[in-house]
Amino acid sequence: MGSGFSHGKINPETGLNTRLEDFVKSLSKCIDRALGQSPDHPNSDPVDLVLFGGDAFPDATPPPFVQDAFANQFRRLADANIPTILLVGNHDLHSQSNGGASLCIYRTLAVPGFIVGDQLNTHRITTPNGDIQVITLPWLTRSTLLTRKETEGLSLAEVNQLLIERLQPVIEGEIRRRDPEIPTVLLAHLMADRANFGAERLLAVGKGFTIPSSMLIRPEFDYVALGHVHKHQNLNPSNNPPVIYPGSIERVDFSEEKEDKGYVLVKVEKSKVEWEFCPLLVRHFRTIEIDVSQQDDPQQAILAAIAKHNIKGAVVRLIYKLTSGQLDSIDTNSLHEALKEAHSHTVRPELISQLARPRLPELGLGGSLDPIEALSTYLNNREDLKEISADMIEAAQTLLDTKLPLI
Ligand SMILES: [Mn+2]
Repeated sequence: MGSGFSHGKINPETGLNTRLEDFVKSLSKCIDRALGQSPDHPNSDPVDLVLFGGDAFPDATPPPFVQDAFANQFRRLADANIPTILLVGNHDLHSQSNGGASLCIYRTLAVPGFIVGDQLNTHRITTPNGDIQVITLPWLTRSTLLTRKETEGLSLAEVNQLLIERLQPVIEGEIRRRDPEIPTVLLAHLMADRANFGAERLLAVGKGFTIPSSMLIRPEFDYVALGHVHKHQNLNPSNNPPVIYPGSIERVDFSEEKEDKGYVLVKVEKSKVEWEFCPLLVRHFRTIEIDVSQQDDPQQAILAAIAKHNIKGAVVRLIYKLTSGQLDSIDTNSLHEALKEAHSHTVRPELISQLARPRLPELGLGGSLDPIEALSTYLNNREDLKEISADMIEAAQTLLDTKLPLI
């Protein structure tokens, strides 16, 4: 919650970004179902336990009105005495401190029945329909299981390998400690090697470790509940146990345009599990892409392309490719007019001639040009950027010198 605001607009009645309202609506539908109050499922009983797989907000310090919108939904579970586990994902972690900064407040306030999963641990939970144990595995950082000294001089891949070697016996320990008489669920926030992923690849680039699916597919687990990847999927073809990413409850950006969104309802018995993906009606994202460079009437061609799509209430992006000679025949106002039924829209013209700009021979192929040298060469060929070229070099140098926090 709190992401993708650029795809929304301010609702004049509430003062809130419509994308926050979309997320709240989706979350409230999940909670309705958990409480047995979903109008779409009138005969559905309340659930015994809610598992949240992590990444509540884009970062660990959400603005109070976003934190509040999330809390308002989850407190409905506390009011109904439904035990809830909030697992800590990478976006819930603060790079400067330990623990899930945005979720730990629930533990601090001792919200009844709420568990914050910020450590690898086993929780035994009593429900009206019997006991269950949940092993929580929050997002791992290199400092979780390794010391700085151990990882000194190692590549990211080597650190990943070392981390997996450390994780294996720790998970083994939790498995041995478990009560074999009651069902066991692993609740983990991680990137698994078999996962197909979308936006989160960009959201967490270079920061993540990948866990082999073989570590998750264990007969001791009755169900494996995963967070992190936004696309719903089952990583275990044999479904024994199911290893499920339910995915996000809303589309975060255009990379999720074609994904179905929803939540997962699970019925767990010892060695017997049934799960169901329950789709949510979420806002559509639509990309309208057209190359009009060969068209005699590019404006008409673009309008025809728009008319072919159902854009009502959707987040729309229009991308059209044209030649510089066609620029004058485009009436941007009428394109905006044609898109006004969309919830929000962006229009991006792309010049074909610009795309085909000849490559600079100095930049060559396969060379090992230093980034600053490459930028200088580029700027030397851009008369139009001359005035700001010195500033750009300086800014680039600052970026290169900045040490990114490793979390
Ligand atoms: Mn994540």
